[in-house]
Amino acid sequence: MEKYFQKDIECADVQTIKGWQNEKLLRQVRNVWDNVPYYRNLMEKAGVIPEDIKSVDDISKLPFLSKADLRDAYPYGLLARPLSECVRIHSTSGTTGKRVIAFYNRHDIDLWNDCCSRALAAAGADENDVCQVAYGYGLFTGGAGLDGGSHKLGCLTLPMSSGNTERQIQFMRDLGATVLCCTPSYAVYIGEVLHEMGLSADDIKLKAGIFGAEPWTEEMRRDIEKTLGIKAYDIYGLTELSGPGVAFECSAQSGMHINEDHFYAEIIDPDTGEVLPEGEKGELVFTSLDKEAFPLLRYRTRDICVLKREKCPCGRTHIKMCKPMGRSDDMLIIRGVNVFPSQIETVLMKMGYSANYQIVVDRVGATDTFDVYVELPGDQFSDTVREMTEKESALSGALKTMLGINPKVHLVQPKSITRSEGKAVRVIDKRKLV
Ligand code: DLL
Repeated sequence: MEKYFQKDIECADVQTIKGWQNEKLLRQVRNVWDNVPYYRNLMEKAGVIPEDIKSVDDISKLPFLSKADLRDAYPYGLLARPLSECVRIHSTSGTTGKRVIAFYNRHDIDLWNDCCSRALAAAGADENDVCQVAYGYGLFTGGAGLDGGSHKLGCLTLPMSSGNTERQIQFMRDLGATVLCCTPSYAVYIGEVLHEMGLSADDIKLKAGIFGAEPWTEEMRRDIEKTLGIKAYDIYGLTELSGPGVAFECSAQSGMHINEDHFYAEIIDPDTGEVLPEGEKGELVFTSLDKEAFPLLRYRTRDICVLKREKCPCGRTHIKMCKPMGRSDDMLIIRGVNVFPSQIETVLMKMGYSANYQIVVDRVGATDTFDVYVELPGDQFSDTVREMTEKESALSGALKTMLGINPKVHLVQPKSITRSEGKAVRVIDKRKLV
């Protein structure tokens, strides 16, 4: 039977949801106008005042916020509440420039926990479950987010953080963990270590996994589900908006319900900023309707996505987003061709390879080089050069069919690509360093 955390909200009719959104948006615009000079300034430049916004239908009058604004306003410039009211920060893992910091007051943590509790309930969890949180704890939002949701739902929470994989498996077995929360690449790795320890899905009690924070394919989902003997659910979020739980998958596993009572979603054309109709592919933009300390209006996520509202067998009515299909900023352009790492992953998984791969792009003279390193499963590694070369060219051919350009494929020894306990590093683009 389908489980919910806040059924009245999660299954409310669309008109009711719209009503909440209209009311909350007006309040939020006023809050930001009164308390965030940085955004008030942007509104003034765009010639908009709070009275111009009468409902969500007017939202496109408001200016966008981007990561560049967050860096500009670093650290306190977008705060809408006094620091004395804030109780937490989290931060992105950005490696260049200033990090992005998000602030929370008690109310914001509370609503974030609700979002994560909804995600856990949608994956079938309740107070009888043992929830192993193997997302990183600390500045990253993954650990704290799912921990808070698990706690609020009443699960026994194992705050493992990521890493020390054998110990993860030991706790998983000793305490009978039933739900695992981590990045999908770490779930794959946990599966590998389980196998190395001579164990299988029959030796653990997991029934569900909540995996997100990075792109992963349907093929990877099937692989994880088989190896760990679970149903694998996607979860989406970003630090700027609070963290995981902005959207989550239900039993239908066909897109993630956006917590629309808290986050208003739009799809825009990333080049023109124009709002696109439902069903069209573009950049996802969010407005936080309820957050008090760090409310963002029309924040450009850079995630490329499609929104669809449809009757869902789970009973939830909130609009769904598809898996992010790449990013408008880190999409690779190789020899003039747009390449998304997820396309490469799809081909690898279809051809029986694992998700342990790395894409290396470089430039020699005026030409881009494009190399894909792929680990061979242990039982397929061969000593004969001819066999290996044949496999490499078959894979290269399949990638060419998908992408339109030919990468140089290198099949490498099992375990030679560095494993990830958090988000996997799939792409090394050396061109940017020049
Ligand atoms: O990754 C929050 C999170 C933690 C989500 C745990 C889910 C689970 P950031 O580090 O700020 O926050 O990264 C946000 O990660 O804009 C997407 O590009 C990507 N991302 C997040 N979830 C997914 C997902 C967390 N399910 C950025 N599928 C986002 C694909 C995802 N990409």
